[in-house]
Amino acid sequence: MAEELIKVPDIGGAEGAEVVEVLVSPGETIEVEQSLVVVESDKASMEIPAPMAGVVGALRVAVGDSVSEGDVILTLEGMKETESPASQTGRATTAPVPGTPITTAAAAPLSEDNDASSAVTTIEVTIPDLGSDEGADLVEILVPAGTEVQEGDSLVLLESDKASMEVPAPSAGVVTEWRVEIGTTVREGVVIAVMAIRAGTDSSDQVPDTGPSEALDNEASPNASIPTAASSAAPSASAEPASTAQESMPAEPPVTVSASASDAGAVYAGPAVRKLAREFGVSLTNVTGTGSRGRILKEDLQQYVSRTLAGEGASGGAGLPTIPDQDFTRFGSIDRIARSRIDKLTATNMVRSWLNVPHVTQFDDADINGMERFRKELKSEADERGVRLTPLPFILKACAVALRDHPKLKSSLANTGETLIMKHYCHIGMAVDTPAGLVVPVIRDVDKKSIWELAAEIATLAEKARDKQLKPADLQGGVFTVSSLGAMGGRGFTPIINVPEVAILGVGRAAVQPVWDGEVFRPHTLLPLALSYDHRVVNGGDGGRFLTDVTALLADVKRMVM
Ligand code: CAO
Repeated sequence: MAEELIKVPDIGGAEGAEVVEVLVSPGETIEVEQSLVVVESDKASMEIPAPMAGVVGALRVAVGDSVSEGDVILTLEGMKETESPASQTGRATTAPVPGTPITTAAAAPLSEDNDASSAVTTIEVTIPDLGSDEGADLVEILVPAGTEVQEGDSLVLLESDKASMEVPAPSAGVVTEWRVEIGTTVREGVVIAVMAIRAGTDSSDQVPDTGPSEALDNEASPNASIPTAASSAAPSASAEPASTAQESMPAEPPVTVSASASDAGAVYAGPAVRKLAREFGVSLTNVTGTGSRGRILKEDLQQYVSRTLAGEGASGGAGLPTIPDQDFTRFGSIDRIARSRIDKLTATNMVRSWLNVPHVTQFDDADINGMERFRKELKSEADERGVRLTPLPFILKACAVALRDHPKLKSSLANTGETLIMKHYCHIGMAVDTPAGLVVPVIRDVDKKSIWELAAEIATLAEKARDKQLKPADLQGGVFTVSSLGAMGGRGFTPIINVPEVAILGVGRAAVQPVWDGEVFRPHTLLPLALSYDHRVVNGGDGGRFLTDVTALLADVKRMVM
């Protein structure tokens, strides 16, 4: 029996990934592809599969170790004869990387006199790290086969349970073939397309010549149709020799994401825990992680399941009753429309906040007569600056000033309930209504920005949100949210807190109302405000003082600079 050293394969260039789980033990017989360990880099959690079958000899890593490509994980005795040369080196061939060149063991090596600028090679375009192993639905193919694209051009649109994402082209070239169809669920590493590129144009500049080079035009035989079920293929593992794989890996293309308000609460758990959760039918968003940086451990999941079962047993039918489905066709004709994942996730998060947080909503009107006069005075300057000056930047600024004086309103409650997390920064989320659903991009350091800067940033972020161009960072870090429905109308509404924040300000439509000045009624523009807060953290007094300050600041905007 040969003893093989099983090594950490190419893990997307991650150095010093932490071993968070060891899934096999010495003496255990394992299959090809069986997961050996789970490692976590700062970018992703990955299970490293066995490149061959055999019996585990000695483990060379333990939980907590830091590993990089090439480090030995374990020794394995015995090997199936059917193993590929790549797997004999311990390389995980099942983890293709975005833009991996398709080469074969027989491919000619890069010739000395190769003119890299004219050589053509084909690369597989793979799904990059989606930030989750749950997969995403491919909802749109944005370019037909045969199209020439530039590096970074969007190729497909994905929708996961967290976000909508566009996958960009890893290089300039021609999309020669689609390997997926609309509706397919894809995961990191799945090959979605094949591209013909000139070797010198690859973003990594490291794509090897595939040998006999074909003209780009020939390679890109136009097949302008979106693939059908019959034409789509399962992800193909690259047969490239392990020795060339790392050098030829292009940089992972960025993924642009637009996510819902709740994306901030993205689950932090390894693939093994996620798999177990799926088997139990548990949504990990409900489980509190006790691992480092809030990572959800297997134990956390087990305890959650035990508690849930115990709770069900004790409820005696007094738990939350479900709403039974009805057969509406009994009353007339109907249509069933699939909801976007963002809409579904928003729904989950609304329920999570509504059920976990005791909401109190307090109302007031801000007299914005002076502010509206001032805003109109600034109209021509706004036009010159190319900025649309709505009431919103003033409202954000007033909130930032009031939050400075009432920091509890921008705190978060630790899960244990023992501590409050106070924040020394003032990033405010702004609800944006988009065709894909509700998203809440975050404006950073509102307290430090001018009204002009805020107005410009509101417009930029709202446009990015509607164009699905927001990045994860644009959606994170908010301490408080403003939801303005003023432009749509309505006197007021009771906004739901964007947990783990503890307060949110809802803004209704301003209207001219009679205001008694002690002698006569005068027409004033009043702006209806509704402040919802988490009553576990914010008392009526805190909320009342905060809202009074916000209305006072809006009534006399000069006070914002005091
Ligand atoms: N009262 C009266 N008019 C108002 C107003 C208010 N409270 N707020 C804005 N307006 C006016 C603006 O001044 C603008 O008119 P002018 O062009 O004549 O000045 C017009 O309404 C349109 O404003 P806007 O909506 O384009 O710009 P905004 O800065 O007020 O808001 C944004 C930007 C992105 C927040 C907004 O477009 C949006 O998406 N709001 C929806 C938020 C939402 O869905 N919240 C609910 C979450 S829970 O489901």
